[in-house]
Amino acid sequence: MQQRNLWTVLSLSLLVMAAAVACGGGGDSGGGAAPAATAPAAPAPAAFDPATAGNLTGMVMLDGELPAAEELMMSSDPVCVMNASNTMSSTFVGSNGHLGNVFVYVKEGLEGRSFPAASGTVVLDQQGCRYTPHVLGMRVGQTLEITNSDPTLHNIHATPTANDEFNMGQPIQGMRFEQSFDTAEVMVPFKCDVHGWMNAYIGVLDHPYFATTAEDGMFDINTLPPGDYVIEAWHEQLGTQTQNVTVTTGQTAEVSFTFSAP
Ligand SMILES: [Cu+2]
Repeated sequence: MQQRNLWTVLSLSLLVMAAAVACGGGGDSGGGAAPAATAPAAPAPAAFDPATAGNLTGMVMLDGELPAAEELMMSSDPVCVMNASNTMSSTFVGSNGHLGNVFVYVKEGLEGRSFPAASGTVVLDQQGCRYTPHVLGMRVGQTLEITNSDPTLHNIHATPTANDEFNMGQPIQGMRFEQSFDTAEVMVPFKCDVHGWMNAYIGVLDHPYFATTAEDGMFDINTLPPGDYVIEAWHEQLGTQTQNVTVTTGQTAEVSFTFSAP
């Protein structure tokens, strides 16, 4: 009997030692907080295999009549009057009930994932005394090159709320400077302090899944990880709408939005 008790004690000791070694291998600050402390470092969800991707396509429609584009009054700067090839507002563009210049992006469903940094530069040009493009998207940390193609002074004034505001003049044609944004923000408004009619909007995201509708209202957001998403469509005057959509491997999900004409 004594031998059996000794054997039991030895077995328990070995079990306790084994358990201690196993715990030590995981994260060694001890106590229940250890797993939580190590969790944020786990990069597992970032490993997205493009072979499992699905796509998203859709359109944005306008219920009702597209408002007539307003003429931008550029008479305060004769250089603008001379150089402008298009003096119509970009707020409402579209055709056949479809709406352009709508920013569409994945609002929810990608949390915890990370994606390769964006390559390439996004360009916001000032040409004919308007920002081109009028609505665009870019990534956090990506380079935004702002250029002045006009022989007149522009003053680029970005008014974000989550990022740092900036306000810089470009008095000479051909000038360019670079900016970037540290935080996701939909949308960052741009204006020109010289020409009150100039405006643009940039959607800044920490993932690559966004698009701007063309005048036919269509958009594509491709190579998404399979999953359930909330998709948001933003228009500068008509506000935002969201839709839920499920993306599955090898399939193209469809989603459409309909805004009411003002
Ligand atoms: Cu300007």
